[in-house]
Amino acid sequence: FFAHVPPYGGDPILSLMEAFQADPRARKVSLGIGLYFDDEGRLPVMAAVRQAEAALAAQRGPRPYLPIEGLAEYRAGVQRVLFGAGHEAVASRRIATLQTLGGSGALKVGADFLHQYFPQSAIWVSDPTWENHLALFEGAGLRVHSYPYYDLATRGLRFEAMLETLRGLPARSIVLLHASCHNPTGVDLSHEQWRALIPVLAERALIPFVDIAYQGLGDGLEEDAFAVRALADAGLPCFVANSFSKNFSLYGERVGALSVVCAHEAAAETVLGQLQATVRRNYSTPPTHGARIVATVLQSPALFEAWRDELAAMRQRIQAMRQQLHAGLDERLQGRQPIGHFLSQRGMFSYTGLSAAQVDWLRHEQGIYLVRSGRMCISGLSTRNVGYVAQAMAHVLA
Ligand code: PLP
Ligand code: TYF
Repeated sequence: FFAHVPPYGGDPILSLMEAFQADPRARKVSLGIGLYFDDEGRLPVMAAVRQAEAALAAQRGPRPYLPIEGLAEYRAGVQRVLFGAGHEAVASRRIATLQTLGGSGALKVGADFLHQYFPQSAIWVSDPTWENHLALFEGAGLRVHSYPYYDLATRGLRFEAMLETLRGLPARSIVLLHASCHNPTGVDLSHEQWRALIPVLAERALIPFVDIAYQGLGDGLEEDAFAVRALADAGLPCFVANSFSKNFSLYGERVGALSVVCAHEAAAETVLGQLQATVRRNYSTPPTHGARIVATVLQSPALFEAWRDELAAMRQRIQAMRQQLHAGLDERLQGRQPIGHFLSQRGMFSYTGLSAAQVDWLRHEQGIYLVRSGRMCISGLSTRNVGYVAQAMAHVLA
């Protein structure tokens, strides 16, 4: 009966994690999947989350269906974190925000909406981008193209080529942008580059779709939201898919949101209505537990502060690991290979510049797992393994 159904190839990043778990070697190091690990290699349970969960458990309340658009306090909290509490777009109620199943759910709901109401529009993603972007957008029926982004020669950004491509797009093309902590490269636009990009989006009447999955893990909660706020300030229509999976360490709770910045409140109400229709057709309503946790933290000044401080410590640990890896490589390579990108790239990921063959060698000979593109998840490094990793990488690079 199912003979015509082909096997699923799986997600290469998730499969890599399974291969890592099956590896019996004691020295193995997981630098593949993009999760935030603490210095002991564990997924943290953040103190603010623990406290919010204890408070919620004590209430032992009923669990009704949430509204289609999700929990009101959660949606308000999302807007404050993304745009800033006092932002004009928030105050004038011109943002339609809907709770979604993680950042992935936000991308999918946004893609379904765009496919329906902008049927002529193709989406343009950075070269490279998170692999699941392609699957999600193609799955929603959108045509997916890419714009130049990463420059292998400089391990930096092809900003001029990116701008030139965007200048040539048909009006109403959708442009997927990573707000910060670009996955997979770690290469971000500077604030100055965002300021140069936004007028191009406006002039060409392009539709920015911002993915922000690592807010707070780059330079700070406010800093990492710079692009989102600058786009809203500029008065552009804008889609924002955000995820709390990483910055709350709540992966399996599926906490995310889609926000659509509109010109005025009436437009936001209409858009929210059609986003509700999209959700209704897909999974009806979102789950309660994760949204309650996040809303509790975002609503309480004390819990918010505890969350922000712990997130800052996570960010600082990532930066310390970047420095220690860089120092370990510098000591051994003595300028024979460029390594400055380990310091300049932002967030959990680094495009190391390692080839697929070098990645394979690290995995087979040293038990060090990276994605074959050469992407390293920096948060898999720890004070215990960073020296070992630097030594193995220097060996393969020298
Ligand atoms: N967007 C990017 C760039 C990501 O790296 C991820 C990671 O998982 C997501 C979206 C999806 O987030 P979530 O796990 O909340 O669906
Ligand atoms: O890129 C990563 O590693 C993270 C985690 O289908 C992830 O974004 C990877 C693949 C996937 C879902 C999440």
